Amino acid sequence: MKGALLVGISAFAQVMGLTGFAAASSEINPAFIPEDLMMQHQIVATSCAKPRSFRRIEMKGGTRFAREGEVFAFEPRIIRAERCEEVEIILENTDTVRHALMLPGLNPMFELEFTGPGVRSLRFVTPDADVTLEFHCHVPTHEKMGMLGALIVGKGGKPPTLQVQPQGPVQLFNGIGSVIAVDRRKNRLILSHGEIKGFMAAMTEMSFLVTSRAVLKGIMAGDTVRFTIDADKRAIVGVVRLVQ
Ligand SMILES: [Cu+2]
Repeated sequence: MKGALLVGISAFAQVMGLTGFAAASSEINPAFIPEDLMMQHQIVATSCAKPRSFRRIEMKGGTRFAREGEVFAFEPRIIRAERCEEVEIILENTDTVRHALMLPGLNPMFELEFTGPGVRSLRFVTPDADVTLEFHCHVPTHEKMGMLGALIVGKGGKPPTLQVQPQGPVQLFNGIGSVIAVDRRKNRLILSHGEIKGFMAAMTEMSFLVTSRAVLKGIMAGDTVRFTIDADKRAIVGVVRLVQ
């Protein structure tokens, strides 16, 4: 256990070091992006509009719930809810570090993020479908160190592909954030951003695809920007630098 802890801390330190490097440069080596964050944020389930029931789920997260080979974990790791149910998650973070319980498959996405020790709660509504959705801690490296699990909605099952409406109106969402890095080779913008209303909670580090290189013109690390996301393309279609 001690060995795993040391490995975990060293991996964490490495990622923090890489992030520091990325922030210092406007062009970053794509190899230094820890993972394709956007791929982890594919929305697979749209929550139902009128919940039929309510439940409260108590969860804990921290080093003391880790098993052999892990550093942190959530407890319980499997949670259940009914279809179309409003769920209140009461999360106790028993560590002195930040943890971020995230359910990326839900729409709107769910994230409860705070530095412990402490208890916070937040609600979401499940989709009206039998589906199993994964959750994890969104703090870099924590998922690999053991912080992951699953929400079983109804009977559970493979997440359905979100229905695409070809003729539907373009759904655009606006956000404000600061640029951590610009990856012009991969057409990506790595942002720390506030809440993107109706689309995504605030994120300390999020890699977004942009629709074309032109979108990134003149944008540099350290800029404060207003950006527009096309929800269907799941990509940023426009970025404007804000004068500070
Ligand atoms: Cu964590």
